Amino acid sequence: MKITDARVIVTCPGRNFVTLKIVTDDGVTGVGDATLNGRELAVAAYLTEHVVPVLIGRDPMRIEDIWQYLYRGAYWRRGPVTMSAIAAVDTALWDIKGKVAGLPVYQLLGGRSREGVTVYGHANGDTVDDAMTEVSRYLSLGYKAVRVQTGVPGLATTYGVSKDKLFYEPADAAIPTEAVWSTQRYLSHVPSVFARAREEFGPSVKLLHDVHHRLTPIEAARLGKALEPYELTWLEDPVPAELQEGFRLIRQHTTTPLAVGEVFNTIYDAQQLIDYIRTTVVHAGGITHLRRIFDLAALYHVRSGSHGATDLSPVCMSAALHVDISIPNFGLQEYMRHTAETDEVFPHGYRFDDGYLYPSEEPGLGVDIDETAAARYPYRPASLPVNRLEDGTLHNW
Ligand code: KDG
Ligand code: MG
Repeated sequence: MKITDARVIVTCPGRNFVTLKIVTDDGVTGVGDATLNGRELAVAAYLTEHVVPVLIGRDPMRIEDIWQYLYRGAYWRRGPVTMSAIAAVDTALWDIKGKVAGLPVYQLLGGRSREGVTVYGHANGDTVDDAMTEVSRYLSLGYKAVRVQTGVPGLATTYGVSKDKLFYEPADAAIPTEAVWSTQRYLSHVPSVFARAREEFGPSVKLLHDVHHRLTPIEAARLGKALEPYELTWLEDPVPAELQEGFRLIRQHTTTPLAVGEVFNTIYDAQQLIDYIRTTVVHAGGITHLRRIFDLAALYHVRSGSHGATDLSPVCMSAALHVDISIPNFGLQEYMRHTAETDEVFPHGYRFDDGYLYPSEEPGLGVDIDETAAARYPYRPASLPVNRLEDGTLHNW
């Protein structure tokens, strides 16, 4: 069996997605997500210029060897662009292998370790009242876990609080918009949000909160401590994660669990001083490398909590669910619904029921790209916003 073609498809059914479709001489095809929010064309060029030419003629069954070839062979290792491109190839090859074997990919990964994949949804609102209404909406849909974000009094906008309730898209303009941030205002507001949520919704719902890397370690420690009475399942990205030493300081002060890693892209970024690791298929080298990261995490009692925002396409979500259902140390999976246009471009077989997602039972990943539909939605430049402090200093350490 040989790879005869590999197409890089860029489409914007509501937001930009980059997809790799690999074709074999047997007529079997596979798809992989390569979307890197705000940097989509960098990955598309990496694939088109440097990866596709070396794939043609290779045996698609040799997933591990092709992964190593792309990773080691480039000389320039790691980084989100490289690892998203490798991820797309790897994901598509697992899809092909599943189809050839006649099995859903999770069966190739060892089979089910659980019945369904527990997901969390995003409740957000400009006010605490609005956010609470959203929490109850998610609970009525069956969600067992909800991330809660609200506007911060005194700040015009807050990252992570979307204008639309069910759909979320932080990349809002071709040239990045600039928002104003105040740590003081934020820290004095957030505990009251979770006091209210616990009071209204009781002890059993899993509550989560994302700090989006806005604090220093000692500020994060203070927030974690203040949130302890409300028993969060996790506090996400409290600080930028490059300085691992910062997490030691946070943990010395609080037992609020920490979730980190949506911006990690290799096992070398993974660390022990957290509770949930948020790497996912598309940004961390595909199924092959993500499994290595999760196996390493398991040695340190760290569970998975994969990123699943809408900038990860249904191809990534399909692949993530095959990993989630099979690994021993699964924790939670983030799940944001895609728009109807996105679902039309990426027909998929995974389904949501009562707070759980279930991977497709079709051979392979159970997802495809409709290239005719994709062609109707041309690429639109869109960037993530940046933050400045009230005095104009560029924020985020
Ligand atoms: O592309 C960036 C988004 O995916 C990110 O802002 C979402 O932080 C995020 C999350 O936890 O979903
Ligand atoms: Mg996040």
